[in-house]
Amino acid sequence: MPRIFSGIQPSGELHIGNWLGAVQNWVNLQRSYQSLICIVDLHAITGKYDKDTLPQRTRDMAVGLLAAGIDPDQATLFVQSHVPEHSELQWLLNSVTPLGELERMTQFKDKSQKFESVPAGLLNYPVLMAADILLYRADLVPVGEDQIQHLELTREIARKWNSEFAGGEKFFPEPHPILTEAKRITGLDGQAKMSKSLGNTIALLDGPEEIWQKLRPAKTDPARVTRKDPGNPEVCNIYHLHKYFSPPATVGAVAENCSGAKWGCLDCKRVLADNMIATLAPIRDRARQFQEAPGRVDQILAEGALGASGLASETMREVRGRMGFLPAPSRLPTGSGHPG
Ligand code: AQP
Repeated sequence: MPRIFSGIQPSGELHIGNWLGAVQNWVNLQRSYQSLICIVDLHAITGKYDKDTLPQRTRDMAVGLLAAGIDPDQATLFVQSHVPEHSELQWLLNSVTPLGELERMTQFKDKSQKFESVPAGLLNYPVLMAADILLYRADLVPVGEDQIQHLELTREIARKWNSEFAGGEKFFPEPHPILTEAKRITGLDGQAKMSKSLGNTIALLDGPEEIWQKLRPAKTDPARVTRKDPGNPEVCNIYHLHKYFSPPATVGAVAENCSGAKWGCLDCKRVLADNMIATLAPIRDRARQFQEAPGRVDQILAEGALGASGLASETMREVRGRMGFLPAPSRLPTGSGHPG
């Protein structure tokens, strides 16, 4: 069975951009692929973060993913920091990663502008992502469009490592992306990518009132000033969101009533809110069940970490050997970050 790896940062609430761009795909693919789904908490410390809320955000992310349909009987769901080999492989991959490539990453350029003193972790983020994927020798990575550049770098790192340490043998497969139709959902500001850190999201577990309160002020066609102005649905983010939450007949009606100035933007948003609330209701219900059983969530994550660790320690034994490290004395525990 081909292997899939993908990850999500517990840097805020799981939102509909994450869901449409990636998580739905993970749920659909878990039946046909060996799937590893990782809550990448080590990535979440590359920016400013709150250590006191990180454990809860990590658990909440697990709840969201399980509620969205990640099935622990089909996929391995685990927390990145529970498998120390991720950090170890990242360090080793630094030896074949060109600094210039890291500096030209779009996400680094964007996010580094927010810092007076840029943390090195932000620069090294893509090396950790390469380690995440290559540790499991994954073939495919279902992601949103924003991660494509990082994935290209992962392929380059795999190529360089294979050439340097595996005599050209494809020890690390060069992983390919899988994108959904919703590969870049725009935020409610109508401009930037919907992002946890930008506050322009609708959370997957938001209730009816929260959804409406967020949709109501959301940006629409900027040229439509009054209700009488005909709108252009193609430049309206609300219209695009309808495509993912409303039936095709409604999407057609939205386009017609907007361009014919028959509906105001609030009318259109109300219909979207109702359809979104109905689509997300079963996910919220399932989330409630997991929230009421935190022990069950911890157990799923523990089993996931065990399964992932087995694969990770196998890869690292090979990697350490091929990179020329002196095997560790046998009395030291292996597979827990010690070169051996
Ligand atoms: N707006 C989006 N549209 C489509 N896909 C998206 N993804 C994220 N935002 C969108 C995809 O969701 C997966 C998990 O993302 P992540 O949390 O690990 O990283 P991210 O892309 O940086 O997500 P955010 O929400 O923007 O978080 P912050 O603000 O913390 O950086 C990835 O596959 C991503 O492509």
